[in-house]
Amino acid sequence: MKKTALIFGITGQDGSYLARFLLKKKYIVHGVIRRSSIINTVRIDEIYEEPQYRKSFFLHYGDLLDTGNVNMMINNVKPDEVYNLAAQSHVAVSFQMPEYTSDIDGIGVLRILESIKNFKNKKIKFYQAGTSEMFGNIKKNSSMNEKTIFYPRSPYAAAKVFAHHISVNYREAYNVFACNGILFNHESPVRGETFVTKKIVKALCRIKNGKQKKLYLGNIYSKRDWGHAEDYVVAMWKILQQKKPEDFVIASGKTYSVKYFINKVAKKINLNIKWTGSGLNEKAKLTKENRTIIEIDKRYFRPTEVDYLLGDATKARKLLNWKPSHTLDSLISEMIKYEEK
Ligand code: NAP
Ligand code: F7E
Repeated sequence: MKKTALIFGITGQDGSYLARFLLKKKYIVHGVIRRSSIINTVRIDEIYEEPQYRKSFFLHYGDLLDTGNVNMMINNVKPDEVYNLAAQSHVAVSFQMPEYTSDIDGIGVLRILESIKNFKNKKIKFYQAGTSEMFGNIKKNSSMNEKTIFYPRSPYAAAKVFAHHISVNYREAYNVFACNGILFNHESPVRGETFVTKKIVKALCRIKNGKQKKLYLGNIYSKRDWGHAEDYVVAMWKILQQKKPEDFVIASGKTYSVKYFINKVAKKINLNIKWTGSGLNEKAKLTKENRTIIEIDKRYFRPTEVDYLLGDATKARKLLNWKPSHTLDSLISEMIKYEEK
């Protein structure tokens, strides 16, 4: 018998990769999409149009802010597995919209858990998209695992900490099969355009092709543990295939600064740059033309920053037999290729 999965956040980066992965595994996939005045299904349109998935891929309008709708989704779809990837996922935006972010990223998770708890026909497995942002302020040169204490540094991270703990609580109090994936940054060609990797790759490719003059960035010294979304959705699925519900850190185990990422991209597309100045006056110029193409703009700094993230995915490697197949180098090449299409 085919398994049925329900994905909240199917139109996002991870949702689109997870949907493809589950369909290949012969799942029936239902996804929740939000009503929007312009088409917001670009990442999954190809799947929707694929004739072989006509009887296994279904989309429904919904929103995590609507309790009745969440209940209806669970009751109508009767899924074996629910993946909650829906979120206001931009850390910087969460400082401007803290209440909205908390309602979706925190209380939204509670809405799903309540609905699953009250669904008596079968035991539904639940995956919650946790984040390395929950660790927040951690000592440099150390790595973070499932036992590391959370220290959220944004409304986004604080809401995700609530989501993490409420998922653990429903597991312990009501025996809900709820699992938290604590995922470090993961990117792809379809990453949202305001996240730093996509913003850099897109802008540098456009600058090279004469379509853009400058790129403005914030803190280029923060370090991130970047992986590829395609690898990370495999981990999500593996987490739910375990006999007992548990939480897992998923990470590449390597960390690099934003500036390192910029230099890598520039080198790959043969854009020769040199850095001058420091702080808000730091700039990158095209070596030959002596023309500034990257500047620092204080608008992109956050009230509180997470300076350093490095994940330790030993538990996932051992228990899930998970390891990433992409490297930062191959990820960047794929992102560049996509921009240059
Ligand atoms: P994303 O591209 O921003 O996608 C977020 C998804 O959530 C979109 O489908 C969005 O719909 C949907 N959504 C937003 N508000 C909603 C609401 N009120 N009701 C229902 N759906 C709503 O994020 P992502 O990068 O794929 O990340 C997936 C999940 O993993 C998120 O929960 C994120 O916080 C978490 N996470 C991401 C990373 C990462 O590095 N990518 C790392 C750790 C954790 P629209 O398309 O209509 O906006
Ligand atoms: O920032 C710095 C910024 O927005 C990375 C989300 O998927 O991963 C993501 O959150 C770093 C930060 O990702 C710009 O200050 C510099 O230090 O790409 P980002 P994020 O904040 O790490 C986690 C794991 C999630 O869970 C989130 O959902 O880059 N940075 N200049 C900049 N960042 C942005 N966005 N734009 C800049 O101009």
